[in-house]
Amino acid sequence: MVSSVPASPPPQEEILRLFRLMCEIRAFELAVVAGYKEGEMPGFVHVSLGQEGAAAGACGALEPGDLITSTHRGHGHCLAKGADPGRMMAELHARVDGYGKGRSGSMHIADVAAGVLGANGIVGQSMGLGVGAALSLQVNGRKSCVVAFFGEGASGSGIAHEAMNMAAIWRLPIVFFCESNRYAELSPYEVHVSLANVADRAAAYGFPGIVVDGEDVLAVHRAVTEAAMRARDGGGPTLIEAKTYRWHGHYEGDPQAYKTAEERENGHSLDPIARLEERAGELGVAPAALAKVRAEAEARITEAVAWAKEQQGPALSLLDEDVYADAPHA
Ligand SMILES: Cc1ncc(C[n+]2csc(CCOP(=O)(O)OP(=O)(O)O)c2C)c(N)n1
Ligand SMILES: [Mg+2]
Repeated sequence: MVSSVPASPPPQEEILRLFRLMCEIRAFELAVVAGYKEGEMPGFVHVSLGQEGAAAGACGALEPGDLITSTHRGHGHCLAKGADPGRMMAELHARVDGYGKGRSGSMHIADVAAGVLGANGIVGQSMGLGVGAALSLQVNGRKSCVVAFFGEGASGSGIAHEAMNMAAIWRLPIVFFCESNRYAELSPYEVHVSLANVADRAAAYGFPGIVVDGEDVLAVHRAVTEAAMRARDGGGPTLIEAKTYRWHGHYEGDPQAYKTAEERENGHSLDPIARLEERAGELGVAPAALAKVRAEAEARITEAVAWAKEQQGPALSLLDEDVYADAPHA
């Protein structure tokens, strides 16, 4: 486990930057929950409330040229890697200015320019796509890396093992980042993972496996910074498992009958944002500075939501655009 007490705390700007990312994700997800309840968003949404420390810590450790592959629960990853909250929110509201022109929804957000190679509704595929992207970086001699997000549920899928094996054999520049959030759909961790830690599986492929406290954004950031540096320097893959907690159900509207009443009531006490606020004194950050950043982050998301709602829905003629490849030249 990466210690939550570093030798010396990171610089203040760094702490505030990570705090801002967490607050933007929190505000975005709360707006999604509210909008979904109002019936403003078609399709399914899976929010990452409670998991902000993992997304912000991991993406906050990356450079602009680094890439991510994401999951069905990917809003936080995309935002923290630099996707635009207005365009994301427009996509969720099925507006033409959204990332998929309003046709693809929450699980298919991609922004290649920002290094977001795509959210993904097929569990485990982020790992296979991540390996492909990492191979491309290696073949093209680029000194960047990939972070492939996945959940502990995905860790049991065939592609997870194929991806980690290939990445190990070719020493690819990739960090496999497991958001271990206690549940896969309605099943608790113990029901479908045979080991105490998903990270222990890295031993089977001969690369490091690290468990980190996902509620501690600074510990996540430190672990990913080190793994990303190793990856860019040709040291090969790392598997990082961030232990975190999914506040809400699997999808919005899930009644969560598989949680006890007490868990449904008290689960929110695991809060990476509150955790950082509580440590402000120890880290030498003024609470007023945190409050200012939080207010700015919330205002940015409020503005993004308002902008998104003002945009138009896609014309019917867009329905089959980008669906078929151009016919090959004769
Ligand atoms: C290949 C495939 N199998 C099953 C599903 C249905 N499914 C959607 S999410 C999910 C659970 C994923 O759990 P986990 O990887 O822990 O991610 P979390 O939802 O906790 O973020 C399943 C089984 C799917 N989308 N794709
Ligand atoms: Mg899970």
